Amino acid sequence: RAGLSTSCIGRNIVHYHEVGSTNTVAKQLAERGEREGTVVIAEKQTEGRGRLGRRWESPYGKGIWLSIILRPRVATDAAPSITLLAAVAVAKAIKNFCGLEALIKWPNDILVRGKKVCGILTEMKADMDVVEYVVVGIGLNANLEVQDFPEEIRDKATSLRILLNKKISRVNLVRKLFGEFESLYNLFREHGFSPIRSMWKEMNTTLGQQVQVNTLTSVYSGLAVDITEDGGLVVETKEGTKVFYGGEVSLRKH
Ligand code: BT5
Repeated sequence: RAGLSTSCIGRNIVHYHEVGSTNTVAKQLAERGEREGTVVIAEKQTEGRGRLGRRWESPYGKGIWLSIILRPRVATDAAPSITLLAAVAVAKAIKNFCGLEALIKWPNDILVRGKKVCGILTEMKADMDVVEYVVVGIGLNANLEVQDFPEEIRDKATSLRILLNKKISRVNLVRKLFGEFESLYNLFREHGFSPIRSMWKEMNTTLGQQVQVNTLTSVYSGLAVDITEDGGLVVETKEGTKVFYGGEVSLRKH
C-alpha cells in the first residue's frame, strides 16, 4: 500500500497467495457489502476465468491477477462501458510504466505488438435495471516467460517481461494501474462514458477493420465503424448496421 496515491481504488486490498478466482472472491465480498474500491489480488489463481468459462493462465507471482469492486450508480446499460474504461486504464498504465504502445481489441483484450498481454472480465449484479455492484477482473501478464504459457497460446500471448526482456516491478505497475483507473472512473462518474470513449478510439485496433463477430447464436462479418455511447461495437454488415455488446471479434486479415 505504501506510496499509493489513490483515494478509492486499492485503498483496501485483500491479498491471497492462492485463490480459485479473484473475481469469485470479489463477488462474494461485494455480496456482503464490501465497499467500492476494494481490490482482491492473488499471486496465483487455480481457476482463473476468461469469458464463457474459458481458462485464464495465472501462474504464481508472475502476473497481476486482481479484481476491483465498484458500485457505480448507473443503469445496467452502462456496465459494458466499464470494461472499455478498464481497458483504457490498462493501456495507459502500460504506456506510462514502460513506454510500450498497448492497443485495445474490442471488447476486452489489450495487445502489444499484436499479442495479448492482458484480458478483462467484468461481472455485474443488478437490481431491477440498476447496477448493485460491478467486479472488474484484470489479468495482466507482467513477468511470465514463454514457457509459462501453454503451447497452444504461445503465438498469441505475451508478457511485459518478454516484450522488454527484463523483469518488471509488479508493485509499481499496480500503482500506476490504480492511479489511471481512479482518474478514469472519476471522469466516468462526472461526465459519463463520452470522454473515455474518445480515448478508447485513440487506442483501439478494431475500428476501421474488417471483423468477424461471433455471438452465441450467429456469426457476422463486416466493417467495424464505431463505438456507441454505451460501449457497443457498430459493424456495417451485409444485413445492415448492427451493434454488438458482447461476442468474440476476430480481425480479418486482408
Ligand atoms: C479474458 O477472457 O481475456 C478475460 C481474462 C480475465 C482474467 C482476470 S485475472 C483476475 C480475474 N479473475 C479471474 O478469474 N479472471 C479475471 P477471454 O477473452 O475469454 O480470453 C480467454 C483466452 O485467452 C483463453 O481461452 C486463452 O486463449 C487466452 N489466455 C489464457 N490465459 C492467458 C494469459 N495469461 N495471457 C494471454 N492469453 C491468455
